Amino acid sequence: MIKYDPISAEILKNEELRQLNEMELIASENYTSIDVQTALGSILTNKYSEGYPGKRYYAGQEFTDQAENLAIERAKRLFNCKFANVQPLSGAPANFATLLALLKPGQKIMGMSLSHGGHLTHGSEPSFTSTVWKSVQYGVDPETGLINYDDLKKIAEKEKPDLILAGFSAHSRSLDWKKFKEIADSIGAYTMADIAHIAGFVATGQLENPLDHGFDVVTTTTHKTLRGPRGGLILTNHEDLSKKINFAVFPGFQGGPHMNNVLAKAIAFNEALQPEFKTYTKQVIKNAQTLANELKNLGVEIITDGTDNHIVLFNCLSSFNIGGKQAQLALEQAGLSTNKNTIPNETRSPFDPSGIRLGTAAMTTRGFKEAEFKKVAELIDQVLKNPENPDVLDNIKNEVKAICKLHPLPH
Ligand code: DSN
Repeated sequence: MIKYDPISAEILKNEELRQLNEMELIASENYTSIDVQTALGSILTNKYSEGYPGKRYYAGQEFTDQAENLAIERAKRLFNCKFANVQPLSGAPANFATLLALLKPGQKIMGMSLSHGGHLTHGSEPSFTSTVWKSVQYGVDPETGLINYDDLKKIAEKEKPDLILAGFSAHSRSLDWKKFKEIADSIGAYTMADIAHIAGFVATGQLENPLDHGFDVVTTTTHKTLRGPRGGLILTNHEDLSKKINFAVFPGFQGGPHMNNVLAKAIAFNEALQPEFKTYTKQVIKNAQTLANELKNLGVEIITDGTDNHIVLFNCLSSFNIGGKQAQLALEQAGLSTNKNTIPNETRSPFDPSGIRLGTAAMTTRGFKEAEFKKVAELIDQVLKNPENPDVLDNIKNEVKAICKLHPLPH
């Protein structure tokens, strides 16, 4: 509780009310436990800890070393790997540091195009990753929305990238790690997987671990389906790469790690190691499949026709004849928090694209099951059929609030 700054206290209270009363359907968000939040809001934020456990540049590291070692050990157990760097401040720094570790400036990376579901840091044009390294991009098949591995191979053989990056921000199907690895091996490229969106599923065995297919490095955020604090994580099984990664994170790219965040990661990893977390991640996928099916039954065009993870991407332009910007706004006015998103073959600007991206991780944390997600599909359909009708939006907002009341935040 904020005691001495009423303006900030008011902001925080209002955000808490927003989170309580709205359905969080943004695919990259989740609700953390009270223990994670306690660590984040703790006095560990006071401490500078440049370096690594046992080799720091400042005094007073007895307990920060314990915190970081705990996070490392738990991360290794969770992802069944030999080395973990828990210091990246978030996903973009984790990706940048990994590229810095593996490549020299001017070498070439090959990642999924942003407009096809990739991430900015996978070599997309506005990102610094395409300034420091040459970048070539692959996309998905225009008809199916899926990666065509024959096309991927052709691009790789022609462009000969030094590193192939597999991963996404807006793609609802599983990637074939084995094929990525075979293609990369055939041209002598490094393999890097960004599992930021699906880390919770990889940790619990719902989806395959790229490291089990010989990927060189895996990066992830810790806050999406993994349900930890905002943060990044880098994993590998190669000792030589782990040394390069550590050097690239600090002193290469970052300064002092945020030790409050490192302890919060340790707590979240432990939560994810519990059997209940596996039950949770299974339910997240079931819920996403229910949501996709229900929307499909209502005539909505679902990209890739379904989902293997927590993401449901749909074409609001073809389904409701409104752009993503207007759709996102109308949904927000009705208490449904989503984000506008480009879809494969996008013809419009990213500020007003054709799609909406949904995710089921957050509301599953609040106890939503298939029945609630059937209702979510109905509500979305009603909103997007009446995006300019304030009475409809108000009624739905009240209904959303009433349902949310039955499903409080974790704490
Ligand atoms: N912003 C994240 C997402 O929404 O997927 C990725 O960085």
